[in-house]
Amino acid sequence: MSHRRGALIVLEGVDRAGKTTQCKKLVQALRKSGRPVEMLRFPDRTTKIGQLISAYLEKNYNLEDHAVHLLFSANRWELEPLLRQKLEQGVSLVVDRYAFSGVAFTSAKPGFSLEWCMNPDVGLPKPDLVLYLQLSPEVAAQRGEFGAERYETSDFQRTVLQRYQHFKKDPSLNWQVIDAAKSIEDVHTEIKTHSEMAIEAVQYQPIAEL
Ligand code: DGP
Ligand code: NA
Ligand code: NA
Repeated sequence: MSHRRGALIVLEGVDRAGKTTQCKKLVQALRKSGRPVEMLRFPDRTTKIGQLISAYLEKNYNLEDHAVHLLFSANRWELEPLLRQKLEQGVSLVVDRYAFSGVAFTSAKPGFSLEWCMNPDVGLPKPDLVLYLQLSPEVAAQRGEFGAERYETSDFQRTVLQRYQHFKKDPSLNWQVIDAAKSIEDVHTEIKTHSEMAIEAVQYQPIAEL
């Protein structure tokens, strides 16, 4: 590739870790320094599939666990052409959750292996950097009550936290653990540094696949 591509930067972590706040601050900071960047989030609740997922999360609609897992993955795949297009155009993407949420949340349910959970997302663009906002269940609880959506209970979140630990072991995933108990500004500074380094490092590399 002779022209520069954008970097795929993903923020992951349990609910209340501050992912959405940090995604927005990161996009603002990167824009300020003149870098083309856009924010995305998964699930993207605006599509037809996303509306089904949203109804499921709001407990207005029940879906079988395997079926909803495949819908979350389909929601990522329906945005895949856009992701690839943006990256190739040189736009970096800051993404609030990705396939790792799929694996961590579904495998937190009984009877789901990590392998089965990962399979539907195999072939998606691979993140150049995953910023894992690590937060203990105790500190998460101090940040206030959980919302009313499905999965938002401390027991389930504890299991999700355990499932996320699996990714730390794989060096090829470009997984960076960030201490999300620090102040918003300290976390921001840290993830901005990692992101700027990733954007520089990958600009002439091909887009990899999960
Ligand atoms: P939010 O990030 O606040 O829009 O919440 C989305 C919820 O859905 C959150 O509890 C994490 C969960 N989630 C995200 N992606 C997946 C996925 O691929 N599979 C499953 N089972 N849950 C997911
Ligand atoms: Na949520
Ligand atoms: Na969020």
